[in-house]
Amino acid sequence: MKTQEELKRIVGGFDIKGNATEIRPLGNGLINDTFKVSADGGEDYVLQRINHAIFTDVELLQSNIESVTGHIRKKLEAAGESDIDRKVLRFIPVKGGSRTWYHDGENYWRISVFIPDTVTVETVNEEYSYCAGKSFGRFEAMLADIPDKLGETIPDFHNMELRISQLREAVAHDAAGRMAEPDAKALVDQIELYADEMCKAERLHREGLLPKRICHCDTKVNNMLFDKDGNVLCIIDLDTVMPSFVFSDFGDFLRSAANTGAEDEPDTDKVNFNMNIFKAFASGYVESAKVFLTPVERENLPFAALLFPYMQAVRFLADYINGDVYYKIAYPGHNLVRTKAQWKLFQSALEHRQEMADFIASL
Ligand code: GN1
Ligand code: MG
Repeated sequence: MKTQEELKRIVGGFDIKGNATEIRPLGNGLINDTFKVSADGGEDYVLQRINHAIFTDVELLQSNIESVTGHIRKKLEAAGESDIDRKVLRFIPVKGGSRTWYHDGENYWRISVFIPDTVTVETVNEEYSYCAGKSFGRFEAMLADIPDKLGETIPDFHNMELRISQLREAVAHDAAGRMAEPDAKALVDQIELYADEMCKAERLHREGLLPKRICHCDTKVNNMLFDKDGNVLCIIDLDTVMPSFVFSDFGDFLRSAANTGAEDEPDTDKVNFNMNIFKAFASGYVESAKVFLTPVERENLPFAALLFPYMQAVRFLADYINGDVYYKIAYPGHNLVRTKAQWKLFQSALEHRQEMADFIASL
């Protein structure tokens, strides 16, 4: 870990107002390291160490983010919105340059302006979910006409066929010897039963029936800044903004929001799929996304709600079998606990499949 002095030196490489006075860890992402930087120049900042093992092309990553934030900023200006600096992230260039990232010889870093008086939460009520649905529909609508071509910062990030093949490779290599554990083996077997069905989106895409649009691809609840009234002010964690199916944002939000337990809840009895949250979110989302959603996209929204707990179970399990090389873990076996929780959520969502379909049809 870096010392305060080292972190301050890194911050000093960016064109911030004033100087950093204090730097503290912030948030609980599983990929990057995030810090809150207090400064004496009138605004505070968020410093992030970019996980370069996962985001190997930092230049592409930051170029995507600059395109997206720039485009949203223009849209908000054109719509005559107030308080724009609270509604879209602003990244700070390095001193004497235009790059928004800095390499210290070992790590890549970036800084954005901290947006005060906002909250991040791990759980949301129905009212917040409805607002979040509206915001995401709007986020996707705003990005529909972005002129820059965005690259995939993690190629095939939400490609279910790829995720299944990665799990199969992990099983075949069994790098950490964990396939000898009955729990791991049983989960792999259960996952395989649904593999074909869950790869439906890739098939629809190949048949020309499902477009890719610019999506956020990591819409879990804690990647949003809410204001006190439950409005999503601003969407954060933009590393994975890239072309994907609309299922990504719809499904991943519900994966966290409609879960009655934590993503890594050890007591799976506490994990259930909350239909009231589904209904609230779906109502908001369809309201603002109906302008661009095709019938195929719309009727498969319940599929999206199943796909994401499933995909996350596959990813956590593959990482467990690989020996915990991707997600940060807090204790041995964490990725297996996460897998079981996501698997339970998937089971619970499956029970509500028809109810979800009926509700979407009623909107
Ligand atoms: C990661 O960085 P964070 O924690 O917001 C992951 C997501 C997973 C999520 C599971 C780049 O997101 O895809 O859904 O963990 N991001 C990446 O909590 O893999
Ligand atoms: Mg995050």
